[in-house]
Amino acid sequence: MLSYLNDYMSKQKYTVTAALPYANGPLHLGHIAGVYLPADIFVRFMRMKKEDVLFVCGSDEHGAAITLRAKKENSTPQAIVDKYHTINKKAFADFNISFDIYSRTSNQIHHETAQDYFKKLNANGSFVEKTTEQYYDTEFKQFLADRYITGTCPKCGNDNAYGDQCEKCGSALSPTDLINPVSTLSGKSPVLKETSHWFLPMERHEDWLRTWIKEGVLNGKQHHNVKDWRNQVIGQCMSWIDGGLHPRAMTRDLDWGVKVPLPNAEGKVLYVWLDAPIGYISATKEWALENGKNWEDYWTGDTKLVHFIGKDNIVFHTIIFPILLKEHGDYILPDNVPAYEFLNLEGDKFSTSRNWAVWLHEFMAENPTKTDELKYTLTCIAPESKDSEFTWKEYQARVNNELADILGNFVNRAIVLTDKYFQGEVPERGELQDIDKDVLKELAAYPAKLDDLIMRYKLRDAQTEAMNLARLGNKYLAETEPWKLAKTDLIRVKTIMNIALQITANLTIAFEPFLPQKSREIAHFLNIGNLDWNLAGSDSILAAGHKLNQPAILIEKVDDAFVEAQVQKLEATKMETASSFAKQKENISFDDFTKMDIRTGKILAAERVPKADKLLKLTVDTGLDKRTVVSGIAEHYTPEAVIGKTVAILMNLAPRTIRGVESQGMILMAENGEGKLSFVSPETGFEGGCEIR
Ligand code: B3M
Ligand code: ZN
Repeated sequence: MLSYLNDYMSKQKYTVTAALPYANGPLHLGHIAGVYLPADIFVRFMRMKKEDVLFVCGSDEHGAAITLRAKKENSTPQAIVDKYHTINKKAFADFNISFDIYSRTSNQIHHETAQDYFKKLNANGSFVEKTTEQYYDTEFKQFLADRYITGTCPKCGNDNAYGDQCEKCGSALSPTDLINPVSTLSGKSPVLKETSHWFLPMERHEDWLRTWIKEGVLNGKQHHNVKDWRNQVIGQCMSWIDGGLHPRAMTRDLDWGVKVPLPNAEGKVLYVWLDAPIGYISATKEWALENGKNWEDYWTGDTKLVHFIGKDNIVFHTIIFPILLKEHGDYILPDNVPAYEFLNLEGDKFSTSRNWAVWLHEFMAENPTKTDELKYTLTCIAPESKDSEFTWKEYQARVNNELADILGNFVNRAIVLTDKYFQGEVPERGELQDIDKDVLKELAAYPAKLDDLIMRYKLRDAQTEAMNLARLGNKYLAETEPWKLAKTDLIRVKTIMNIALQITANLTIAFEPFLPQKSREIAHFLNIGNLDWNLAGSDSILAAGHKLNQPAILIEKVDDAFVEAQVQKLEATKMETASSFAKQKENISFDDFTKMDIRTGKILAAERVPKADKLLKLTVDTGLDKRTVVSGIAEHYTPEAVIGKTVAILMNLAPRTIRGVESQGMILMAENGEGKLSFVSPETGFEGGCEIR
């Protein structure tokens, strides 16, 4: 079988989505490696196979992610989403991510679609309306979204946990779990106040979700092949379901978002995780309107829905959105949800706040022709099954040792030698020797391998398979040595070069999903257009006598200076963040100040708090008494190192229980830009009980 035919099959429809990025910041390589690039590769492959595939994405412009950013930048939510939607849309386009549409959830069509969806489900009885108590900021006169409340994590003692999650220990929280909750708006403790919301009773859906996720069976029928779902995805889903699903509020008291389309719902908007996935549907509608298509074809029937996402979005795409789709009744459920783990950068997590990132729009501005070099490297290290790391050294190694030395070198030799011996014309093939037959056999075998890997979302391995084709070509030339034979047996060289050129033509097919730009460049050298997938594996793509173009350099090598400059740029941001001082807080009155009772105290004893990496339990002599204080300094000081130190202690902070230990006061610490802590200690002679004022 020389070609991989699928002409006789009818087209399969696919709706492929990539997570809608929040328009609250630019995109970095972590986002790209673990969502947008793999989705693009999958889609390009489907297009090459002539399947009917729709690729949708857009900006997620609602939720606290946006309003918090607006507050931080001293701006408005609208200005923030306008700014980042524009930056991100352009960065995707420059990086050649081939969305059919890049929409945004602030569009009218989305608001209407989301509202209609909500109304339909509400009429169905899919929600329950409930009144609960939620935190309310009396000064700002508003209910507080989970992200607007910080406090101490009840699990690990981290003082900066959010109302929905502690980022230190990863626990999922609800605002009322926090110890000493504080509103990030006023800085005061919020009060509990009654409010009513529409809840999705997720517990009603446990049974069908379980069989759907574990066995791929839906409504008694095989829905998809569970073997193709990633273990981490199934694992996370099952741990949620086994932990018991609970009602989840689908509305919020906020003034930014899609308004709840019901009477008596003033000041309420749809929960961002209700509205955002519906954004995939609205984007489909928008695309269909612009392209004379029927959008429903892509959300009903035999169409396969595939969601590319990062691992932090798994439950929304495998539990909550499927419930909403099923409740709606008419729509398909995802066929697969390939979720990616996280990418790190030069030994550290990507961090927007610390500016520890390689920003896509910056890379594209500085290296406008290097899209495919970056794509190749990111696919090599894509965090498919575990977290992985990007380093500039690896970028250099992948480009130089693989792209240039294997792919670039082979293509160059095939074309240059043809130019030299046959004036750039594809020579005829003569009788085949065993070595030729073996090579052609391997050539015929790659399409099935590539197809199998991509269909199972193993894109790293698939790209390796494409590179193996170039390796095959190099090995063939190295073994047949046409440059030596040319002196004695030009007839034999014709056959060799013909075969080498057929491999080169196949490389344009094999690399099209991964390196679309380079694939086109190779096709240009060969003086051919885009090739059909059903030619993949063929040994007769190029006819004898076909005239080639002059080759140029396919891949430029990356020099050490480039790597050093990039690393230095990162290091510089580290220094910058370290030296950037927090802004001065708002003025307070003298009265406010005198309310605080700060004294010197001497640490008499110290021990670790069990199962809390950060906490030390200290006994402090305050002059007035000997009291217990729990302090989050265990990562900076050992118990032995603090005994005997004189420190500043805030005496009249309301006592609170952390990890079962009552803490009576707080030790004041200085924190530097790297997050290191130090005691604030007086000179000798001021050991215990001196007031600080
Ligand atoms: N905006 C979260 C994120 O960017 C969210 C994804 C929405 S997908 C419907 O990670
Ligand atoms: Zn925690």
